[in-house]
This record gives sequence, structure tokens and C-alpha cells, in this order.
Amino acid sequence: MRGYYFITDSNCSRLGNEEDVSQALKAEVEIIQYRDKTANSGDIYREAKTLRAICSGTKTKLIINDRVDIALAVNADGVHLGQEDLPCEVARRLLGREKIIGVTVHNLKEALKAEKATADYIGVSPIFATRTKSDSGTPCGLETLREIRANCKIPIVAIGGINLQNACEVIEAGADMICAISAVLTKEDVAEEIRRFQRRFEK
Ligand code: TZP
Ligand code: MG
Repeated sequence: MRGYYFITDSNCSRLGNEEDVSQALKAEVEIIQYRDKTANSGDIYREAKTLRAICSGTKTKLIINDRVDIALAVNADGVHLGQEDLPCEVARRLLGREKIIGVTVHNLKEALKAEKATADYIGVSPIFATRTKSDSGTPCGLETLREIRANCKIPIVAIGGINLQNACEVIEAGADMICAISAVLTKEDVAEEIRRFQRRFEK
């Protein structure tokens, strides 16, 4: 796992999730996470199914935020869980060894717990202050990211307040992947903006 990690956000989006996902595929991202915090289950299921179809035949993995049931229903490649969602080991039992499970962590203790519970990667969050997720908590900063990097073997996705200006220091601190929602989705050319982030990994 390396590069830009894409997450949908219909609040930040200019052209809607489907178009944003098509742009992310154009930029050949490794992972797309479908995240919707407001729609009902039926609508989430239908949109997840549509996104599954858009991603099929590509190398990009589609991961569903929060919802193991939706991931199973659309045969997604995996799920991303927060600390308040189903425990990782329970999701693993339901999804099996082949599916990808990511877990959001805020400190080393949660990171070690997620690794032990067979998470495939951890999302360290929020690195910096962000207005995109109001309940994301106190920024953990680059020090926590370095500490987690030094003590965990699984890939790290860094999220929260990341932009083209600070992306390099986040990568240097140990992130395998970085996600920047508002910094990408508010731009006119989403694919080109993603490519700018991808290039940060070449330095
Ligand atoms: N989880 C932790 S912070 C965050 C999510 C979904 C939002 C990140 O958005 P931005 O615009 O990249 O700060
Ligand atoms: Mg969650």
C-alpha cells in the first residue's frame, strides 16, 4: 500500500460521488473508501452497488466505511472501522481473511490493539486540525504518527488536515498512504489534484 487514499465526501464534492470516484480511478488510486455519514441504509446500499460496478474491472479496491453489512451485500473489497464501530476481530470473523479491514486509531495503544486484532492497515487520525469531520478529536500530530510507525508493522494511512504543502512531512513521518478530502474534492480537476499528491511519494 502506497500513495493517495481516496475517500468520498458528498459535502465537499462538486460533482457527486460517482463522478469523483471515476476521477479517482482515472488517477489510478489503489484504494477508494465509500463514506456516507448521513444517508439511510437503502441509499447507502444502492450507491455502494453503483460504485462497486464503476470500480469493477479495475485494480482499485473499494472499501466501505463503518458498515460490514454493506461491504458484504455489495461484495466490496473490505471495510474501514472507527473505534465506535464493530470490533476488528468481529468484522474479521464476518468477512474472512481475504477482505481488507482498516481501523482508525488516535494513539499507539489503539494502533497496537488494531494490529493484534488482524487489521490490514491503520488510519491515524486526525494528524492536523480539520473542518471536514467535526468529531475527529484533538490532532495527534506527526510525533504520534512517528511513534506508531516505530512500533507497528502494518501500513499506515494518515488523514486529517493534509494538503499539498504538508504532505511530504507526513510521508517522511511514516505514512504509507495519505488521504486529503477537502484539499482534493473542492478542486475543479479532481484526478489532476490526486496526481499532485501521488507525486509527493516520488520525492
Ligand atoms: N477522518 C478523520 S479526519 C477526516 C476523516 C474522514 C476528514 C479529513 O478531511 P480533510 O479535508 O482531508 O481534513
Ligand atoms: Mg466509523
